[in-house]
Amino acid sequence: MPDDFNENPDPEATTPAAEGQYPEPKHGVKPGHMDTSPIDPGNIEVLQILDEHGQLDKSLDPPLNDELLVSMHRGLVLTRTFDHRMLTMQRQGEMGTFAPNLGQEACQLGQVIPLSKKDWYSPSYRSFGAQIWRGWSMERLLLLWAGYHEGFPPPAGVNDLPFSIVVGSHVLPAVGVAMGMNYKSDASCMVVNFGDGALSQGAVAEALNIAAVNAAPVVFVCENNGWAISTPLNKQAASENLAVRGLGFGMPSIRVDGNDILAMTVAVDEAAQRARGGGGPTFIEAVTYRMSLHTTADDPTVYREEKLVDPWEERCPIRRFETYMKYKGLLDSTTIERIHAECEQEVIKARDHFRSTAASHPREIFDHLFEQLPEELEAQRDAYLRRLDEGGGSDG
Ligand SMILES: Cc1ncc(C[n+]2csc(CCOP(=O)(O)OP(=O)(O)O)c2C)c(N)n1
Ligand SMILES: [Mg+2]
Repeated sequence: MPDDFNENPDPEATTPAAEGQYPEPKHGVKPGHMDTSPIDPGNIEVLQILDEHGQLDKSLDPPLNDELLVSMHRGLVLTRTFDHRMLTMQRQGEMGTFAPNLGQEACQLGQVIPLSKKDWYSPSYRSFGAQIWRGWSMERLLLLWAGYHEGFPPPAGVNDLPFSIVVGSHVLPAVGVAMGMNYKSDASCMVVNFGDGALSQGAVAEALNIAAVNAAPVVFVCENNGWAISTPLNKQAASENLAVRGLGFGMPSIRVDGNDILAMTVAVDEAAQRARGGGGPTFIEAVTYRMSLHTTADDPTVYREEKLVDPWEERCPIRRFETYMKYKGLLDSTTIERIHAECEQEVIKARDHFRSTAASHPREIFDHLFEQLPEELEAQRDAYLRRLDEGGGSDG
């Protein structure tokens, strides 16, 4: 476990709870009548199976089959290779924007590996590694981030919801889908992924509450990557960890090393089984780090010192898992190198396919939001189409 795993990332920061700075009680409540002690973060179970160096806690080694372990490794490498390639493509003007997930690969894959095709997944905008695992082709994801509407709908047969850029807005609808499973007595579950910043949204609090009250089969994966764009965690939450939030709503909550794919897989599997069996929701705080940009429109060097990122290089989820795979005798250095090269080829193939299929349809941009276009937008569309006809753009 990293030494600072349970610490507030800003050692200068103090919390009101730590300083006893609760406001004076009002309305005649006498001091001492109210228990103002913070929820004990020690009540929160912490799970790590592979330590920072990939050393295994043998008592926790999960019984995953060899084939699955090999595909988990490939999934991690493919996610990172795709992330690198998308960044290059964006810088060359081929992508509109996207949200990189360098360093968060284990967190992403671990939250969907235990799911069956019948289960549902509600991703965030940073979850493309999980989406690939769930059955989204890389070509589709490239179309999506390049701004083609063909890329947005989930592929046929994949029980995923589209993500929303409006932070935290997808969590409540995901709970609604899960409550529907209860009404239909359908023993499936929903995993919903959101960030540390999203956890501050009121709608997410409502989602946690209504899920707990209705025993909705949901696994809440709060991906704590330390940042919400430029807002660091200690400006986002005063509690010592985020998992206590789930406890407060009355659901089992756990803090997991999000850079440990085994820990993530085990924690989500247990929570998913509980949900499918009628045991209601679970809150998982997955501790990881956003090593790269928030999105390609962001420049973290203006608000984050590089030295904060360095320790997370050491915690690389892929290297840790490769150490484990070598220990298990499932991969050696030569095979690992070959897998990296194959993933690179696979991503290049997807890029080339995307390049040969992507065609813009500027005449359609008003077509996909409203069944019946409002009057003022009709006027805008007509003016826009006139401009295209006059040579202000091209169709194709
Ligand atoms: C309602 C809303 N407010 C603000 C934004 C701008 N915004 C986009 S992402 C983001 C930060 C979200 O941080 P977090 O939930 O931690 O997820 P992360 O990006 O770290 O994965 C913000 C403030 C938005 N998209 N929607
Ligand atoms: Mg975040």
